[in-house]
Amino acid sequence: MGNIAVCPGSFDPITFGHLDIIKRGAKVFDQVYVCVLNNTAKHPLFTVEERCELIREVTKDIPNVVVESFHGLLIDYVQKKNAQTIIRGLRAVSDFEYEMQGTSMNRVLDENIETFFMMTNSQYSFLSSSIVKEVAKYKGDISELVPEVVEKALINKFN
Ligand code: COD
Repeated sequence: MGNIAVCPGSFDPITFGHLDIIKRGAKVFDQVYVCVLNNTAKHPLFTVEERCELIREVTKDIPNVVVESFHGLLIDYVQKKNAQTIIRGLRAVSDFEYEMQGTSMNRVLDENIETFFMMTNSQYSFLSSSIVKEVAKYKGDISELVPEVVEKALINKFN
């Protein structure tokens, strides 16, 4: 069956920063499940299905990536997929505290699941879905930040 990993997130919407982590993860693991989950601290712009569709579109050329959504705990999804690993991206120090809390919580829920952190590519270290949405809302140029299909979806949302 090989090494199965889950790359979870809100992906509201997917950016080049996310995509970079997914592509690099897909080189390390045999199978990567990209899973759209609910982050209770965030109020999404795109529906879960819209977010999944955008991720599917931009990862369609990576054969070992599967995109799904899940309502519930990340760890339940990871167990359901028989995955051993959670992949997360790290940007600035500010990510660390949040990641430490989430990772520790997941470890309490299942001590056999490991979390792998991948350092952001420096060109995307400032990039987040929130900043992209803010720039798109005020009609700024986001073509360097997200794939074209995502850019179009954002322009549609704000029109
Ligand atoms: N460069 C590199 N990595 C990046 C970049 C970038 N520019 N931007 C984002 N990333 C990484 C993030 O660090 C993260 O690892 C991943 O990409 C996804 O990011 P987001 O912001 O879309 O996703 P989050 O952080 O909102 O996801 C949080 C979850 C939805 C995974 C979390 O809330 C969750 O597990 N929810 C389900 C309920 C649960 O199980 N809760 C308990 C555990 S916290």
